Amino acid sequence: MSAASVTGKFDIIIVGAGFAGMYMLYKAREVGLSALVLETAGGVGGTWFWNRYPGARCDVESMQYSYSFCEELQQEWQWSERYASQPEILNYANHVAHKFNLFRDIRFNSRVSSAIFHEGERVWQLSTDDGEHYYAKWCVMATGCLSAAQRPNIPGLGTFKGEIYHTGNWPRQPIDLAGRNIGAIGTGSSGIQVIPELAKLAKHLYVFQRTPNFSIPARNQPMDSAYEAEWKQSYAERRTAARKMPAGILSHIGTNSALAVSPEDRLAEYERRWAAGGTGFTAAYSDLLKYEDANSTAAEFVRKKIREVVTDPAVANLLAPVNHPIGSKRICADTDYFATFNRQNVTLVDLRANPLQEVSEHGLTAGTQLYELDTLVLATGFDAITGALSKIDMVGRQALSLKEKWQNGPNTYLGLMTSGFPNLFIVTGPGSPSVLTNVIVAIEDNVKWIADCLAYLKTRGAETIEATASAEEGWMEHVGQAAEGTLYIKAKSWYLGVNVPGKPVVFMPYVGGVPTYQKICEEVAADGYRGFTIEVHTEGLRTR
Ligand code: N01
Repeated sequence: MSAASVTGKFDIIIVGAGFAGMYMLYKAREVGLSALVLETAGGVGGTWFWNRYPGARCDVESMQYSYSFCEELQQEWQWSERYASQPEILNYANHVAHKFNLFRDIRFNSRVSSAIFHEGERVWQLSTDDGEHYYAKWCVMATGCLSAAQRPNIPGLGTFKGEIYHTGNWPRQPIDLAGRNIGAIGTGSSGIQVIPELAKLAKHLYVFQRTPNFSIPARNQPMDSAYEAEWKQSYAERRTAARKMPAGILSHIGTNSALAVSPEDRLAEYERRWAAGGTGFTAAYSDLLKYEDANSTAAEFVRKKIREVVTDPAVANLLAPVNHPIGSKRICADTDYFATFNRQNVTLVDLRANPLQEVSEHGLTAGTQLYELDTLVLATGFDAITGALSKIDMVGRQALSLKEKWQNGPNTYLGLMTSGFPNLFIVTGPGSPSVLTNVIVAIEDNVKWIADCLAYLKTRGAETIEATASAEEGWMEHVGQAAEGTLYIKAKSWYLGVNVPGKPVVFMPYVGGVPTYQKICEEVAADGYRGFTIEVHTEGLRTR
C-alpha cells in the first residue's frame, strides 16, 4: 500500500525521516506495528537533507557514522573518504530507505503542526500544515537535535536585496556564488566548513565573527582501502567496542591527567593528535573537560597553531579563542579554515570591536562601516535539541502543553519520555547523551529501547505508558549534577540554549556518556520499566 492511499489511523506515527525516524520505522515493523512517518522535507536524511552548504561534511569518521544494525548493510556500503561529505551521507540514507523498503510508509512534504493526546480514547492526533489529520496509539518524535535553523534577529535583514542563505536550510537547486561579494555570519562548525569553500568562489568574502572557535584539522583523505578492510573484517566487534566509549566512538582515549605528564610528553601527544586530525584531539587526557588548568594546556597548544598558520598577527589574535575552554563548545574539524584568512580576497571583521548594526538593501553595517554584499550566508546555528519539538503545538493529558511544561527548561525521564505525555517517545531527547556522541549510536540505542518497550507493552496488552513525575525529577537532577562537574557549563553554547533569545538556559544533553546511560536504560527496562506507569486494560477495568 502506498503512503498516499493509507487511511489516517496507525499503531504508531513517527515524526521525522532522518536517521532516527528511518530506523524507528524499521523497528516498528519488526514489532508488528502499522506505522507512518511524517516528514517536512521532500526526502529522507534529516539534517543531511537540509545542510547542503558547500563543504558540509561529517566530523565523525565514515566507518563509524553509519548504522550498525545490519551486517549486510555495513559490509556492502563503501565510503569514499575518511569523513563523508553531505551528498555521500544523503546517498547512504537513500540507499538504506530503498534497501529496507522504507519509502512506502513515509509521507514527505508533511510538516506536523500539532500533536494532541485524546485522553478518553488514549490516542494521539497529529495534524499537518496541509490540513491532514492522523491518529495513532503510539507516537515517536524523531525530529532531530539540530534541525531547527536559527535565523538571527538582525535589524533590516528583510530589506537586503541580495540572496540570503542559511547553512541549515540550504537550497536544493545549485546556486552560483562565483565572483560575488559574500558576507558570512557565524564561525561555529558550519561556518568553519563553509567559509573556506566560499572563499574559493567569492570575489571577496567578509567573515563577520562574534566569537572565535577552536578547530582541529580534519585531515580528510580518500578512504584507505586497507583501513576499510580492517573495519569490515571485525565490524560487529568494533561497534561493540565503540559503545563502551563515552562518545560511542572507537578512539584512543587518554586515561592520564594532562597535568600528570611532563610538558614534553604532553606537547608530543598534542602534536600527534594534531597531525592525526579530527575531534579526538580533546580525548588526549582524562581531565581536559574537568579542570581549567588541564584544559588550558590544550587550548594554548591550539592557539599557538593558529598563530603559526595565520600570517597577519592581528588576524591570528582575533581567530584564537580565549573566552571558553577548548571542547566546552562543540569542537570543530576543518579543512584549511585558518589558512583561508591568508587569502587576499578574505577579510575578517571583528563584531566585538565593530558590532553588527544593521543589514540594509546593499549590505551590512558593522561598527561604522558598510560592507557592500551580493550574498549573505548565515551560519548562525540551530535552536538545538528542543527547537523542532517546540515548533509543534504539543498537548498531553489534561490539556497540558509541552511549551508550558518546558517553559523553564525541558524535563524528561532518560530523555525518552516526558510526564503528562503518555505514549509519546522522543529519540535523542533532552536529558540523553545525543549531541555529545556519535549521534547514530545514540539514535540506534534509543530506537532499540523504544522498540523493545513497545514489544513489551504489546505482549501485555498495555494501553499507555508514561514517565512518572518523580522519576523525571530524579533524572533531571542527575543530568544537571553531571553537567555541573564539567567545563561544559563554562561556555555560552547551544548546549545551554543561550544562542536563542528567550530560551531557558539549561544544559540539555546528558554528559554521563554512552555506556553509563545505556546501562541505566537497560536496567530500567529489566526492572519492569521502573519509573514509568503502565496502564493495562483488563475486563473493562484499567489497572496500573
Ligand atoms: O552553529 P553554532 P553551527 N550575530 O551555534 C554566530 C553540528 N554541526 O551551525 O558564538 C553574529 O555552533 C555564533 O556566534 P556566537 C555541530 O554539533 C556538525 O555552526 O554566538 N554572530 C556562532 O559563531 C555544531 O556544533 C557539523 O558569538 C552570530 C555561529 O553563529 C552544531 O551543528 C557541521 C549571531 C553559530 O554557531 C551547530 O553548528 C556543522 C548574530 N546575531 C554543524 N547569531 C559536522 O559534523 C549567531 N552567530 C562537521
